[in-house]
Amino acid sequence: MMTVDPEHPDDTELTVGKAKRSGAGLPAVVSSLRHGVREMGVARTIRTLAMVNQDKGFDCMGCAWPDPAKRHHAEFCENGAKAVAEEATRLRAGPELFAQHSVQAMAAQSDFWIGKRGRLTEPLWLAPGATHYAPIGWDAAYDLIASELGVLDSPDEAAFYTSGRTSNEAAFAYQAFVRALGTNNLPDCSNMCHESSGAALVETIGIGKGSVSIDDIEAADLLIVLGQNPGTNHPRMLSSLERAKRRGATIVSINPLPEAGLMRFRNPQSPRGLLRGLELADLHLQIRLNGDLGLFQAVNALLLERDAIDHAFLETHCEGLPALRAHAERLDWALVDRATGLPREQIRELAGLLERSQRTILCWAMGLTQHRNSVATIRELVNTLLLRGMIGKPGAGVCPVRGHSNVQGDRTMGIWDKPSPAFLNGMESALGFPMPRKPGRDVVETIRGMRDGQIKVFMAMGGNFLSASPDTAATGEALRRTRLTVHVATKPNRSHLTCGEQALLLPTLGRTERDQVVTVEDSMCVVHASRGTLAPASGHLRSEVRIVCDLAERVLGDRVAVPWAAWARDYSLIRDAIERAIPGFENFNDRCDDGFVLPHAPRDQRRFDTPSGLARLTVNELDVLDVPTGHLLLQTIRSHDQFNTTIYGLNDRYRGVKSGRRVVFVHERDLEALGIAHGQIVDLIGPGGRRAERFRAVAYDTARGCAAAYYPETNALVPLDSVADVSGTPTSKSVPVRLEPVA
Ligand SMILES: Nc1nc2c(c(=O)[nH]1)N[C@H]1C(S)=C(S)[C@@H](COP(=O)(O)OP(=O)(O)OC[C@H]3O[C@@H](n4cnc5c(=O)[nH]c(N)nc54)[C@H](O)[C@@H]3O)O[C@H]1N2
Ligand SMILES: Nc1nc2c(c(=O)[nH]1)N[C@H]1C(S)=C(S)[C@@H](COP(=O)(O)OP(=O)(O)OC[C@H]3O[C@@H](n4cnc5c(=O)[nH]c(N)nc54)[C@H](O)[C@@H]3O)O[C@H]1N2
Ligand SMILES: [Mo]
Repeated sequence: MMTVDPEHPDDTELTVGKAKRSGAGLPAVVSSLRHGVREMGVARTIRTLAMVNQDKGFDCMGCAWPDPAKRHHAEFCENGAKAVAEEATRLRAGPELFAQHSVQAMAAQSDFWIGKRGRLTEPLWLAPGATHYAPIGWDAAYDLIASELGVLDSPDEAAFYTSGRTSNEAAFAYQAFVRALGTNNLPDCSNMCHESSGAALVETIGIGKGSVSIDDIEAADLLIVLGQNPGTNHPRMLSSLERAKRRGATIVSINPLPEAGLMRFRNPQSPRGLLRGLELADLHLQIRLNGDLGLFQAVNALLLERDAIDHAFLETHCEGLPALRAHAERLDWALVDRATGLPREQIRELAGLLERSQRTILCWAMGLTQHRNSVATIRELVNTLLLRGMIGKPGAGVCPVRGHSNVQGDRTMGIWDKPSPAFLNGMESALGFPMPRKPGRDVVETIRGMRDGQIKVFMAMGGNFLSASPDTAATGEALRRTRLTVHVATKPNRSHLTCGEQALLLPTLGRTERDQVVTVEDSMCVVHASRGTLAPASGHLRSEVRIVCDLAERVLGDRVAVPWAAWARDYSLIRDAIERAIPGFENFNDRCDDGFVLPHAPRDQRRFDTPSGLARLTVNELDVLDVPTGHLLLQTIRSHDQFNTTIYGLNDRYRGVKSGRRVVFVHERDLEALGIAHGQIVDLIGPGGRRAERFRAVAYDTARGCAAAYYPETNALVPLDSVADVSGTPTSKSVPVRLEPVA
């Protein structure tokens, strides 16, 4: 378990002050430079940050928000700068570090300590029974993987995880290798992220991606941002919201927390913004966790009642209106009250804004996707847009805001445990060998498989599977039951210290480092090139593409006719194969420099690739997640100083937290009712007695009955089997907990 971090003994220095209302501003500029200089030094900071998101530079790995066509000279944000500094750091986690500390000793350190060791420099091997990782050559490492895969009874006994930073080229080669091996066991971070969005959108509009561009955001007259904290997680989005607002758009925030930045934004890119700032949200609905399904059902019932619907659009393009109408007429308002905790006037106000809007966009992220009924909730949001005819016209549509910088591209490239038959057919005709058709395992199914002895080899292309997954103890046990765990990574993390019988840690180049050109796809279907410019952190590093191709050659021999070695030498050949396999990539190599937008039938033609060819209005049952008395509903969120499981620092400036992370935010009246004082130390007790220890209770402006604490410290509380219907996403935003005072 998490023990004392020698650099930050416990969280005894933790202080909690007043939460901020406004985001960015001068402190953001200062913070970016401070992190940069600490990790990279002054000259390297200036050189590196100048290349972020520029035409000839690299794509920022901080998030998947698109770049505007006219780029600002500093087209990055405080948190992008931190992500870059984290990778371009001068610190090194070389073999000496692993010789000095046993795996067990390193695992006893905090995530912050582990991550701050710096960049991995050489391939490392933890031999069976060994206590320490030791250097191993690349060839020996490949041989070891090949021999462990070679003795499996079936390729389905291996699973291949991907995080969302992997380039299109590496992702395409990786899934081709895994499918040539004969399995669809390609779990990825999406399973824990926007899987619910993809599932709901494919079912209703026929494609699992957002339908808007950055120009649409700026042209909308109503932007509803729900279940998302852009000030921290997509800071560049605030500049787009600001431009929309200055053109007269109304912005609504639906969130149990009044997140800084979204409430008031001080744009660090303009002197006017820095000084004065702008109130962004015109209306803030402080909804109860998991209340959005009830809210949108109520709004839809009101729109139908007032006949504020787009009849022409509904008749031409949609099916399911009569059933939706009948369901709406039976709406149980008492249930809506309990689900949302919102005054009815606010619900009516939202319906009124929707009724008057000609161009509406809904933006969301993890606050909607990580609940049991997430898919139903997102389907209900789609109902709203369809009723109003808001898909496939300028300034309107769905905008699921992606997390990792290339998570959407990885999916397009086939990193998917349940690929569509169309995708597999395309692969077969492009690469000339048969694709496995049996559905593979997602993240939670992979953990169950390892636990039950059905998955024996686990490989991860980036990410931090252990800390990102639910039920940390169960996931750790599962990983330890495998014969071999392999991680391709830039920096050490807790997953690398939770090993199978033996383990490999293979160091790779990051996005900032010199390699051939690669491509990525942002949250709005724009594909473009990314070029690293920095010297690699070590001479031993190999690119992800090279590692995949080397391995494929070693493992598969000439079982399939893919020119792996040529692919590794020349990534443009991979792009040629992508062009043959996947629609929308015509003339890929010629177009990737300028960038291009992938096709999206509903956006481009109001065409819906559903079985009937019509967009589907859906009927979703409303249920309320009540927690037992004395319990709170906990959401697990990001602080301003982390990227997922990578902890940049121990502050959460916007929420007033300094020098510590073990805090739980609770409404002051709920604290009173529970007899717990502000500042008191409590253990969090989750379902089945799962426990996360020693959190400081903090009185905070959140919806009643709800609590919030940081991920990954709280992942131990999320039961493995508690997943969203349909999408299988862990329910990290609705965990019933009890606060137990620590004596
Ligand atoms: N700096 C930085 N940037 C990042 C990341 C990072 O860790 N750090 N992570 C990246 C990744 S992978 C992702 S997926 C995104 C995540 O981006 P976000 O989704 O913004 O991340 P979270 O911190 O999980 O915040 C969830 C938000 O939803 C709200 N919320 C929770 N439950 C509900 C609910 O039931 N209803 C409503 N209406 N709101 C709710 C929370 O109060 C919070 O504001 O960010 C990406 N960008
Ligand atoms: N409780 C709770 N759990 C959650 C969430 C939550 O909100 N609450 N959010 C979920 C979400 S949205 C997501 S996306 C997942 C994130 O899950 P992951 O994507 O698995 O986790 P990250 O922390 O982003 O992975 C960080 C690691 O990636 C490696 N890395 C960084 N850059 C590169 C690179 O260029 N190449 C390679 N090969 N490796 C690299 C580094 O070793 C680093 O330690 O977590 C999920 N888990
Ligand atoms: Mo994510």
